[in-house]
Amino acid sequence: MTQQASLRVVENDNPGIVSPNRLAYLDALEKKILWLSSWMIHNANYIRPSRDGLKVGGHQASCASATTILTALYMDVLRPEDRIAVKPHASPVYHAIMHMFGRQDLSTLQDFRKLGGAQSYPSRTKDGNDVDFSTGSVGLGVAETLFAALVQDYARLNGHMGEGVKPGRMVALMGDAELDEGNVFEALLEGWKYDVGNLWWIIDYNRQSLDGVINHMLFQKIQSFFGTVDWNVVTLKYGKKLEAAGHGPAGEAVLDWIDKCPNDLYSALTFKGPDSWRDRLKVELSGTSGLATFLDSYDDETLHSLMTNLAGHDMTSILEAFNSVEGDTPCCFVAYTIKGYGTPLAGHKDNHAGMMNPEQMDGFQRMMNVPEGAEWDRFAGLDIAEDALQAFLDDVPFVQGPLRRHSAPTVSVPDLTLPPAKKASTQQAFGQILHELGKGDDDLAAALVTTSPDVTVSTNLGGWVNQRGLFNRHERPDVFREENVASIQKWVRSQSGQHFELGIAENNLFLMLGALGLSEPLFGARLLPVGTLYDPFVNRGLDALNYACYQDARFMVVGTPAGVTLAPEGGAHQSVNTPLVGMSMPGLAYFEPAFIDELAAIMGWGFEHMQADVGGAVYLRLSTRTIAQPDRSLSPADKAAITTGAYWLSPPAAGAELAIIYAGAVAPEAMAAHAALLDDIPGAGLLAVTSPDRLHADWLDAKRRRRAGERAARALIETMLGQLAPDAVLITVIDGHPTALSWLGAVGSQKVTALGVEGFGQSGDIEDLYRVVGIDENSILDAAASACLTRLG
Ligand SMILES: Cc1ncc(C[n+]2csc(CCOP(=O)(O)OP(=O)(O)O)c2C)c(N)n1
Ligand SMILES: [Mg+2]
Repeated sequence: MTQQASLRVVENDNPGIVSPNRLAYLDALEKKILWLSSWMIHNANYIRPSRDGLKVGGHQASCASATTILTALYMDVLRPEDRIAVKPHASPVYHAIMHMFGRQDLSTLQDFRKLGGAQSYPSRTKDGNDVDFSTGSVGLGVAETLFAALVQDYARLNGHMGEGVKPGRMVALMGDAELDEGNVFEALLEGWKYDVGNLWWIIDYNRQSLDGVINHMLFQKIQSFFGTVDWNVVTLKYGKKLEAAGHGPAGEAVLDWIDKCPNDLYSALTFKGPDSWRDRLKVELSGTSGLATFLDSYDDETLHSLMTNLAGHDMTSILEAFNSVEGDTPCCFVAYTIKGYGTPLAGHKDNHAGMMNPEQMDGFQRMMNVPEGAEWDRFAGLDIAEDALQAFLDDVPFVQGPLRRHSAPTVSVPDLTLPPAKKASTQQAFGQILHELGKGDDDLAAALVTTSPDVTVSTNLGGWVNQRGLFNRHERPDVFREENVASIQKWVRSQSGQHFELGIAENNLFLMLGALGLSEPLFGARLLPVGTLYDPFVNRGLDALNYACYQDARFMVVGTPAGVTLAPEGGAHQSVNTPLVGMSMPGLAYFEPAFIDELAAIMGWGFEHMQADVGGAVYLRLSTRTIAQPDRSLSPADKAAITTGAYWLSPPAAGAELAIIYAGAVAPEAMAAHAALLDDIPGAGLLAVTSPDRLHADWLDAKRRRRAGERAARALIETMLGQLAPDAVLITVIDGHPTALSWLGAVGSQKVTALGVEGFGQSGDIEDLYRVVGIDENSILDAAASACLTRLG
C-alpha cells in the first residue's frame, strides 16, 4: 500500500472547505474518469473492429472540458434526490462515472456507441437508471431542468411527491454554445414568471463550440441575461494557483492580461503548450514591474500549468463554489474551462470532433500512468490504493439510498362518456370532459394537471381552470373578480392550482409536458398532464415534442383547432402536416376523432396508456367544427375498435366494390358522399378512422408477427378491408396531408384515391375551403366515380 492508501475518507462537514485528504481522492478519481472517457472513445474508434468503415466518433475534448466539474458533482456535491442533465458530448464522462460507482458494466463502456452499449449521448431510456434527462439536441436538456424544477414545486406543494422522495436540486451541466439556442431564453423567462428555484445551470465555459471559438464578450452577456431574470451568477474563473499568483510579483498584470486575452489567442497558446507563454508575456507585459521575478519562478511546464489553471479544472475552486450555495435562488455558474484540458487536444479550435491519434494516445496513456493491458482497470495507475478508493466511492452521497428512479400507483380512469348531444365539436367536448372531471374529486381529477401557452380559453380549458385554479408558488387573487368585473374566467393562482398558464412559446409547452410527463420516475408523483395548443403550432415546438417523446414522457397533447376546417382563421393557422407528425413520432399515439363519444373513449384509453408500463404519450387532433352526433351508445367492442383506430360507420356488403374512408372533421362530407353513392353502389362501406397512427401501427405489427411465424396474426384494418372486393376502390379523405391515409391501399392491394390538403390554406368558410382543397362531398364523389371507371377498365 502506498502512503496515501492509509488516508481515511474524511466527511466534508464544512461544505465551504475541502479537506486536502478528500481532495486527493477526488483528484485521483478525476484522473481515472478523464482516462476512461478518452479510452472509451479511442477503443470505439481505433481498436474495436469496424464492419462498415463508418467513423464511430465521440468527443474527447468536450469530455475533458467537463471532467473536473462532473467529478465534483457526482463524487461530492450531488445527493440522490438531485437531478442532472449532462451536456450531450460529455456522455463518456457520465458512463465512466457510473462505471466507477459500479452502476454500469464495463461491457457497456467497451461497447460505447455500439448496439446495446453506452449511448453516444446520455439516454434515459437506453442508459439505465441514472440518466435523469436525455440530452443530444443542444439547449433542450438545459431548459428541461428548469421545467423539472417547476414540476417538483408542483408535486411538492400539491402533495404528489412519492412516499419518502425528497426534493432535490435540478442541475444542468451545459456547453457554452447551448446558449445560442433560443429555447434556453424562452425557458428562462418562463422560469422567472414562476419564481423557479432549486435550479443550477453550470456553463462549461470553454469558449469553443463545434466550428470554432466563441466571441469573447459572451461572458458579459451571460451575466446580464441571467441577472435580468434574478439568477445568481457565480463566475469561476481563476484556479487556486492563478489566484495565488495574482497576489505575487506582476500577478495583477498577468491576471489582467488573461482577462483581456481574446479567446482564440488564449486557446491557441494553450494548444501550443509549455513553450508558448514566456515570450508572449515578455512582449505583452514588457515594462511590468516584477515580471522577471514572476517568469523566473516557473519553468515552462509549470508556467503552462499556471496559465491554464482555470477554475473549471480546479477541484477546490469548484467545490468551494458549489458547496457554499445557500437558499434556492437559481444559480448560473460560469466555469472557465479549456476544451481538451489535460490532453494533447487542449485548446485547438478544431478539437470538437477531434480525437487523439494512436501516437498521441500512447503518450497520454504514459502521462496518465496507466499500465499497458490495464486500460479498463478502475484503479490502475492511481496513487491511492484500490480498497481506499473503493471505500471512498461507496461513501459518495450520490450513491446512498435506494434507486433514484421512482414509481407511483396508477389511478383508475372512470367512464368519461358525456350526455348525448345532437350537435357538438370535439374541442368543445374535450373542454366539457375536463370540466366535468374538474367538478368531481376522484383520483383522476387530482392527478390531472393542465398547461397551455396562452391559449387556455380558446382551446376550451377555461371550465377546468375555473374549477381547479392556476398553479403558482405564490398565492394571487383574481383581481378582476375582486373588483367585480364580470368575466366567466376565474383566474385564482395558488399552490393547489392545477393549471400551468404559460406564455406563448410552444417549445416551452412541450418542455413542460416533457417534465410533467416524467414526474413519476423523477419524483414518484402520478401526474396526468394535458396540454393544449393550436394545431399548426405543434410544428413550432416540434423538437421539444420529439425530445419529450424520446424520453418516454407521458402526456396528452391536444392540437385544436386543426386543419383548414378552422376556415376563416386562414392559412397561417391551418395545419397540414400534423397528422404525419402524429403518425411518425415514436411514443406518441395520435387520434383524430370526429364524434364526441369517440373522443370520450379515446381520452379514457389515453389516460390509461399514459400510465402503462409499455405506454406512451397521446396526441388528439381536434376541431371546432360543430357536427351532428350519431345517436348510439358504444359497446366495449366499439370502444376497442375506436382506440385501435377504425370502425365501420356503415359496414360494407360482402365483396363491396367501394369504401369511403375518412378521419376527423370531414365526417359530414364523407357521410353525405357515401349516402349519395349507395344508389349506384349499394354495398359501399363507410369507414371511420379514429387513429391513422394506431391503425397503421397495428397493421405493421401484424405483418411482423406473421413474419415471425404467427400465421394467424391479423390487423384490424386487414380484417376490415378484407370484407371488400380484392380490387375494391378506396377513397380516403382527411383534413390534413393525404398520405396519412393513402397507405390503406397497400393493406390489401386495393386501389386508393387519397384526398387531403396538400398546400397552404387561406381564409374562407368550410364549404369554400373544402371545395378548393378537394375534400368536399363533390370531390369525394368525383374521385369515386373516376376510380370506379378505371376499375371497370
Ligand atoms: C440542436 C443541435 N444542433 C446542432 C448540434 C450539433 N452540435 C453538437 S455539439 C455542438 C457545439 C457544442 O458546443 P458547446 O455547447 O460549447 O459544447 P462543448 O464546447 O462543451 O463541447 C453542435 C453545434 C446538436 N447536437 N444539437
Ligand atoms: Mg463550448
